Amino acid sequence: MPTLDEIKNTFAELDEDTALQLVKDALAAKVPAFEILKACQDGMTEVGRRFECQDYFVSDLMMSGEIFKQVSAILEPELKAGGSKTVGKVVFGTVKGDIHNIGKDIVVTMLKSANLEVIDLGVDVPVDRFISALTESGATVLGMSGLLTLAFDSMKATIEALKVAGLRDKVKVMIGGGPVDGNVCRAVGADDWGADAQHAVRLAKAWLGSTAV
Ligand code: B12
Repeated sequence: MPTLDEIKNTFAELDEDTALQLVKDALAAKVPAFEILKACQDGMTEVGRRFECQDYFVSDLMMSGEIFKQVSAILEPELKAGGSKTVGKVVFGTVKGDIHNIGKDIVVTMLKSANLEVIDLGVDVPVDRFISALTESGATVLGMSGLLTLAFDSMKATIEALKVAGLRDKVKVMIGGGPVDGNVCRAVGADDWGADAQHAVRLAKAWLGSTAV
């Protein structure tokens, strides 16, 4: 059985075939899908570190993205949270200026599989688009994803626009994405933040008043 460290390291080396095989082997050996996902995410963090050190280039970031998409496709059926009734609506998107979609897609998949109705606005979503989607759908939860530092400004601008539109008291806001933490959450004025997709499901369900996770 491959160790999580082996998965992480093979991923960081961008050894596509071996990484995908190790993921399949780990699943077959009943390693929880969330742990495998976390190991791949740690591999992504190492890819990011090597990019910062200029050992890797944008083409390597792209390659890591391609491998991660395949890993997600393998893990997705195992990640689904389950549940039986639709408990509410969530508007979700990657904020203006940011086109990273891998983490967002994982979160959206898990929210949907937890029987939440998700209005997925995609990436590089302008402030106005978030506001109009919330107004039109009547959704009471907003999820924003962002991996770039500049994404924080877009998150803050969106939350300011919610206030101007008179929606801030009606809509709970969660944020996430690689660099997001409690400090970012406070700085942009979100209600809470999450480090992974399971956390996003827990927050949305708690806010929407459901007990089924
Ligand atoms: C793959 C990648 C890319 C791919 C993206 C492919 C795609 N289709 O998404 C490509 C090559 C396109 C890319 C482009 C760029 N990238 Co890039 N990229 C990455 C990399 C290596 C991995 C990101 C990723 O997919 N992680 C895996 C997913 C699963 O993790 P995640 O997104 O964090 O999501 C999880 C959680 O955070 C959480 N979550 C996510 N969203 C939400 C939302 C809520 C509400 C909640 C609760 C939870 C939650 O759940 C998810 C699942 O568990 C990161 C490094 C890193 N470690 O983050 C750099 C990184 C984000 N990129 C970076 C940079 C600089 C760029 C570019 C500017 C490079 C360039 N010079 O062009 C461009 C930016 C383009 C743009 N305008 O957005 C920097 C950002 C630095 C910064 N501080 O701003 C990073 C950190 C690399 C680095 N260390 O320098 N990138």
